[in-house]
Amino acid sequence: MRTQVGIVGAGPAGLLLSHLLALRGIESIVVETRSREYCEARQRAGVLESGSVQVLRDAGLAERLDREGLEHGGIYLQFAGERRHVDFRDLTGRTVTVYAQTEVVKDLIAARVAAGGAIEFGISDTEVDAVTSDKPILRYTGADGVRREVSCDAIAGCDGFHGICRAAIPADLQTVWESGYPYAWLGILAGVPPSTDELIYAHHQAGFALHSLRSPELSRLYLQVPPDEEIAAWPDERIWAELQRRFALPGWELKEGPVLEKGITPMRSFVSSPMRYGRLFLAGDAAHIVPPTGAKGLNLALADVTMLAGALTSLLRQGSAKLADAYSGTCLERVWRATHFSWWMTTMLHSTPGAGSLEAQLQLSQLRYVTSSRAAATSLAENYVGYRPVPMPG
Ligand code: RFL
Ligand code: PHB
Repeated sequence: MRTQVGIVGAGPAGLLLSHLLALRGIESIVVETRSREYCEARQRAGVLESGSVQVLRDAGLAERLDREGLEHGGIYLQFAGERRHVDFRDLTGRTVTVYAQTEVVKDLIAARVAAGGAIEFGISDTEVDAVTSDKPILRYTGADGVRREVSCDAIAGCDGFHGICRAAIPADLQTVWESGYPYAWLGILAGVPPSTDELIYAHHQAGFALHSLRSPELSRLYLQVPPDEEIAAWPDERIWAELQRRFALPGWELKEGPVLEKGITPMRSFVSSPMRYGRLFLAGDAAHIVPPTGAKGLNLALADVTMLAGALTSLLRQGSAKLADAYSGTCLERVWRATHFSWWMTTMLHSTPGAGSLEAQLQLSQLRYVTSSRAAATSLAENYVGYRPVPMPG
C-alpha cells in the first residue's frame, strides 16, 4: 500500500492532522490500536484555548462546537476561605471554551469518515521503519489479522505518551526532561448541573480540588489524591464528602448527583526533543506531557499538528524543507511555555505531602498576588487562554 502521510494514533492530534492534510490535498492513513467507541468515550480534557477553537473553525469542524461549547471568560481561584475571580476577558480580551475532548474526537472522526478518509481502528503491532529515508514505512496488523505495509513520504507519530514512535528516534539523538509529582487526580463525571458559572480551582490543606463541567446537565470534578491511590478506596460518598470539604464556602452549595464515571490519573511533566527525526514527526502527547492543572495538553496537541500540516504541505507539495526543519524548534518554544505554566499552576495549588508549613504560606501569598495584582493576574490569564509571543517595544 502507499500513501503520502502515515499517521499513528487517532487521538486529537492524529485526527486533526489527517483532516488538515486532506484540506490541502494530501492523502493520509490513520492507524489506531483502540476501537472507535473507545476513542470516542475516553474522558479527558475539557478546555479549549481561543486559538484552538479558531483552528477547528477554520477547518470547518466547529459546527457543533459553536452550538454546544460553553464560552468562559475567566476562572475562580479559591484559597483561605475565599473565592476570587480572574477575569480573562477583561485582562486579555480573550476567552476559553469548555467542550470535551470526547466531543472534539467524535467531530473529527465523523468528518474524516464523511470525507472518505482512511482510518483503521483495532490494529496491532505498529512499526515504523526507514524513517531517515525519503520513503519511510508503516507496518501494522489490521483488525482482520492481516499484516500490512504502507510506503509513505512522511510519518506522524501522534500515538500519545505510551506510543511506539518516540522510541524510533535513537536515544543518543534525543534529550528527555521528566519529572513526576507526589500526587494524582481522581476525576469524576457527575450527572448533576454544575454548581458554578466558571471553573473553580481550589487550594486546600487537604489537597487541591477542581470543579469543571461538561454541559448544563453534567459536572466534571477532580480531587488531589496520593499518586498510588486505588480507586476502590474512593466510594462515591467519600468522593462527595471530600469535594464538599475542599470547596466549602459560606452561602454556596455544591450540588451532588450520580457518579457516572471515575478514574485516577497520574501527573507528570515530560518533554522529548527533537520532535523530528528524518521523516518521522512527533506531535502531541507522544512528545510532551503536562500535568492537567493548566488545561494545556489538548491545546498543545492541536497546535503541534496545525504547524505540522503546514510543514508537510510545503515539504510534499513544494519540495521545501524550510518549515519541516523549523517544526521541532517552533513547537518546543510553545511546549516549554506551557510546561512551565502547568508546573507553576500545579505547584501553586496542590499540597505536597511532607512539605512544611512554609510551602502553604508561599502558595497563599502567590494566590493573593495573582488575584490582587493586575500584572500577575494578566500573566496567569494570558497563559491560560494561550500565550502568543509579541515583540516588546523598543
Ligand atoms: P492521545 O489522545 O493520547 O492519542 C494517542 C492515540 O494513539 C493511540 N496509540 C496507538 N495507535 C497505533 N499504534 C500504536 N502503537 C499506538 N499507541 C497508542 C492511542 O490509543 C490513542 O488513541 O494523544 P494526542 O492526540 O496527542 O492528544 C493529547 C491529549 O489527549 C492530552 O494532552 C489531553 O487529554 C490532556 N488533558 C488536558 N488537555 C487540555 O488541553 N485541557 C484540559 O483541560 C486537559 N485536561 C487532560 C485533562 C488529560 C487528562 N488525563 C486523563 C491524562 C484532564 C485529564 C484527567
Ligand atoms: C476538565 O474539564 O476536564 C479540565 C478542566 C480544566 C483543567 C483540567 C481538566 O485544568
